[in-house]
Amino acid sequence: MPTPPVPSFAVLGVVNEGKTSVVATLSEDPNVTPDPTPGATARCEAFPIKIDGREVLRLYDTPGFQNSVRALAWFREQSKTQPPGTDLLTLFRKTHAANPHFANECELFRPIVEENAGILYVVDGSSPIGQNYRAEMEMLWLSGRPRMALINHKDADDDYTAAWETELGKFFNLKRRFNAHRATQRDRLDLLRALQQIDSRPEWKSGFETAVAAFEQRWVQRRLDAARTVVRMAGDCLGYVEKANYEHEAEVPGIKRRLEVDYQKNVVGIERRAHERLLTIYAHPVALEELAGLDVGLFHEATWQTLGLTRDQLVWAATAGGATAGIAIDAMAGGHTLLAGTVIGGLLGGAGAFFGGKRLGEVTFDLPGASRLPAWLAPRGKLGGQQLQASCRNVDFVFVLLDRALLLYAALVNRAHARRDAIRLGASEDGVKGYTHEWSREARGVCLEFAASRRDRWRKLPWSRRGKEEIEEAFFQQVDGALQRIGER
Ligand SMILES: Nc1nc2c(ncn2[C@@H]2O[C@H](COP(=O)(O)OP(=O)(O)OP(=O)(O)O)[C@@H](O)[C@H]2O)c(=O)[nH]1
Ligand SMILES: [Mg+2]
Repeated sequence: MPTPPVPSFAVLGVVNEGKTSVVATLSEDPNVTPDPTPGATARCEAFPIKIDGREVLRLYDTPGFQNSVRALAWFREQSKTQPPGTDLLTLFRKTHAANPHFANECELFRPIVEENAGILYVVDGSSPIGQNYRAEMEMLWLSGRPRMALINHKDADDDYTAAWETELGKFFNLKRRFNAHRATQRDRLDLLRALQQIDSRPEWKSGFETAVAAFEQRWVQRRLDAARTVVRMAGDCLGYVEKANYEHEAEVPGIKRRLEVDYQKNVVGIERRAHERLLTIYAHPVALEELAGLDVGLFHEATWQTLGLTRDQLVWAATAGGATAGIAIDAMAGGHTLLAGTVIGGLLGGAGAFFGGKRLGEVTFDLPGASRLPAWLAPRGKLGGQQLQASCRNVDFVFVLLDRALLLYAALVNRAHARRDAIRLGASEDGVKGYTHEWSREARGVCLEFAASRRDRWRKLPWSRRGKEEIEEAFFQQVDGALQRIGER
């Protein structure tokens, strides 16, 4: 009997219980397609679980049992008459190879007999325990092979899990709940560790250790990749400036319209590429268009009304002490100068009234070099040979970008790969809500400082004692911590 190079398990069970779904979630292979039609899987198929291109575990998807009550009768009979140690599964396949009544049983036992695969028996905890299930459980017990039972849960309304746990306990070395549609990354890793316990054959020991280490490493690596992606995206969007030169003042209105369109299109493109990268990191072969929730655009009014900071938090961001206040209020007032901003920033109580509601993702136009001057000194009138720059300097921008990325991350990080329904962002009853408004003042300050450092004209941040790298590192830690908390929810 050839020994498989990696630990391998045949996923067995009644027709339509979720066997293929379990394989899909564990393997993350988009070619594994769960199907509502009973009997959809007709042949055994091997699905390697690959991490960084290396196979660490192998699963066999199998057809459901066809005639388990009659098969059990045969097993019971043989267990009494055959000499001890007889491999009943091998004997069954030899005896019934041409028997159409046991075609499925012969097929589904194949990877166990030929590849020496362990058994992963899947039941649906939302179905009652019928006679055929009892027959399967006893048959697998009589096979004497290493085996573990998984209680999947297809239907949220019915729950026979407690009864299943009692029954499975009689026939299986181990049993555990594993919902093919809801299993988180931790659930998947825990399952892998549990598999190691049921099958202690020495030749698989190092294979299991490699598999567990690879799963753990992938979990962290994906999160770090996601954090880097979000940080880069936020930095690129915040620092993005659309520029155009012009000769005569009469061109300005037309140029502004074009700059605004181009600016928004290009920033949306940066954000979109980052979101696509998040889908790739988590191996979800879904087009971004299919995502419900992010389809409201980055610069759409509704986005800015629901995501980012609350109005009061924005006022705080604008009025907090120190030079940051000047920066923030300046950005918020969109085009006002630092000087004017600082003055407004001093009007603590009045700031809320001044701004009325949340400002939207408006595009601000600058004349390079003019923005540090008081308004009355900024060049006006003749603008010949000038350059106009468009950017979004709303203080909320960084938080809106973060919220959209974090919402997407939350929808992806623990999404089971067996699911084929549309990805939806933000499941709260009253619509999509972001995360950043829940963050501490310190955390929000880190983001503001990062945002300011990325805007061209604040590159040197004369008011900050921290260098660019330090600011970026603090922001990275903030984002990575947020991703970690979301992943553990
Ligand atoms: N809601 C929910 N549906 C599930 C779950 N597991 C499986 N299903 C659905 O149940 C149906 C059957 O799932 P499969 O994974 O194809 O079941 P199977 O045991 O491989 O079925 P056969 O190959 O026909 O024996 C599919 O429509 C799945 O989407 C689950 O945990 N939750
Ligand atoms: Mg199937």
